[in-house]
Amino acid sequence: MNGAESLVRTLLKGGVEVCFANPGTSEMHFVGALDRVEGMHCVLGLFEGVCSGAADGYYRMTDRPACTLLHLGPGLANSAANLHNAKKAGSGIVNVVGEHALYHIQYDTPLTADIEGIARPFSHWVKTSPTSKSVAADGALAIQAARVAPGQIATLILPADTAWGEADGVADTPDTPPPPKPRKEDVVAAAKALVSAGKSAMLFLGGRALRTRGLELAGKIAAKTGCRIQAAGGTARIERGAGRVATQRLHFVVETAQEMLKGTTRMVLVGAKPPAAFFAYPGKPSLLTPSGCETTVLCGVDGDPLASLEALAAELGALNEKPVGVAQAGRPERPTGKFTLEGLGKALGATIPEGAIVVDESVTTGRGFFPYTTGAPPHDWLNNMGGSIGYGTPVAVGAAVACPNRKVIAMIGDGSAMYTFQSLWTMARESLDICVMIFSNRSYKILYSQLADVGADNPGPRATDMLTLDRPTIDFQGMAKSLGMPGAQVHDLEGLTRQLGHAMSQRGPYLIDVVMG
Ligand SMILES: Cc1ncc(C[n+]2csc(CCOP(=O)(O)OP(=O)(O)O)c2C)c(N)n1
Repeated sequence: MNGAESLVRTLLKGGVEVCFANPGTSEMHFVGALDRVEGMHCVLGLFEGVCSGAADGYYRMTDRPACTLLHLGPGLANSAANLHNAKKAGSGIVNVVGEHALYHIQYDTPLTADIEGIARPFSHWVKTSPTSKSVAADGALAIQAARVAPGQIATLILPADTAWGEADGVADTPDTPPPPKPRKEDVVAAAKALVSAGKSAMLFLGGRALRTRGLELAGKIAAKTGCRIQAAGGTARIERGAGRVATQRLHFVVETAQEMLKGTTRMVLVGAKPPAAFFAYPGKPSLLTPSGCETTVLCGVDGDPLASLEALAAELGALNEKPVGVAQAGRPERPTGKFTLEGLGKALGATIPEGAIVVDESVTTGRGFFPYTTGAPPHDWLNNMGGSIGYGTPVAVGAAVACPNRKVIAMIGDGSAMYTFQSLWTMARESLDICVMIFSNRSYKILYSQLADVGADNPGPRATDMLTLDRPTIDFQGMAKSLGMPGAQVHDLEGLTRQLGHAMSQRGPYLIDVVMG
């Protein structure tokens, strides 16, 4: 067995069963091993950012790491933006990055680069495996690192001679230490904060606190103490819909976020950082908690939000309470007429099927969609936590690979869509059950308000030219077709609901270009 095969077998033994790959010469032994080893589901992405985003989506839906296979420094660098998003989302990923044979590096040939240097800012764990006999054990350590709560990026660099040289065998993955248990004094402090402030207290939730059980516990705690429940702005995955405790994400716009937090005198953080503005703006605060509000950390982002909420509910005697805020089943009427943001939200709410996974990169268009989908059948909602656009269609690929029996709906702004559009080819090739909705407003609309917010008002034609996508217009339907994905353009809400109805009633990839601009 060579080193590459020992690694593939170690990955499989350690529960890493999916590889999102874009290989080159230095990864050929890993590729060759795929035919000798049963069980690794290998998916080709036509850009490394598709691979890293797909691994992120896979982790969000399974809580298990996938691996990527990337080609030396440049391949890793191409994957970096979506690795950044995955890192912020707390997703575990094992990156396998090819490298020149160690004796070859001295000749500084074209692809030679400081791979560890590229990896470090986007990884929690980085190692170049020195020999073919160490690759399996290092692979096992990478899996162990990727599983550290809530999930970490582990980057294993594989010099070519370690892949083709003789291996010792397959390694067992050591157990990953569990996240820290909630500390009694933190639980007592959080309980005191909630009881003392009653209706002006807030549970501020992130990470796995936003899964069904976490929200149910929050609803019980709210029933007992009267506190409000608020989700963070960036959320990796919210389980929502009818029968689940409903929550709102903190708004992107500073003033709206401040309005949502207004009146809070005690805030208890569970799996979330303190609320902060996305950017600094002249004259506006960075930290969004109202002045005078006291913050108590029950559980940080690397803690155990579910165990923490269980402990808090027990401390408050709330475990048998009936949770408040449970969403009642109900859908909006199918909307008609010209596109409005409200109408688009209703079109989604009217058609979203049970078990859907919504990947939201709709930027300005979908910000207000939550109220129209609160009573829809149970579904998951995934948002970008790293702010680097181009995350949506790759994450949809990973979510669909993870959950082949669920419909994935990717809502993507036209600007964002153009970063990683080649992911539609992977959707078509793998027959993934994904409906991609592009919101073609023919602009980087968000940046108009950002210009004003940072004080760079009154854009002239040259500034405006940096924000518009209408010269030339982009034919998303035609592009999708060329990548093997059928679809349609829609120009009004009747057309949209008809197309959504069609997309939901069939299986497989489908594109809807919502022409708004
Ligand atoms: C990698 C990266 N490059 C640039 C940006 C800056 N940026 C933020 S939103 C945006 C435009 C988004 O346009 P679109 O997806 O069409 O949504 P809209 O604003 O029109 O709602 C840009 C360029 C970013 N966030 N990430």
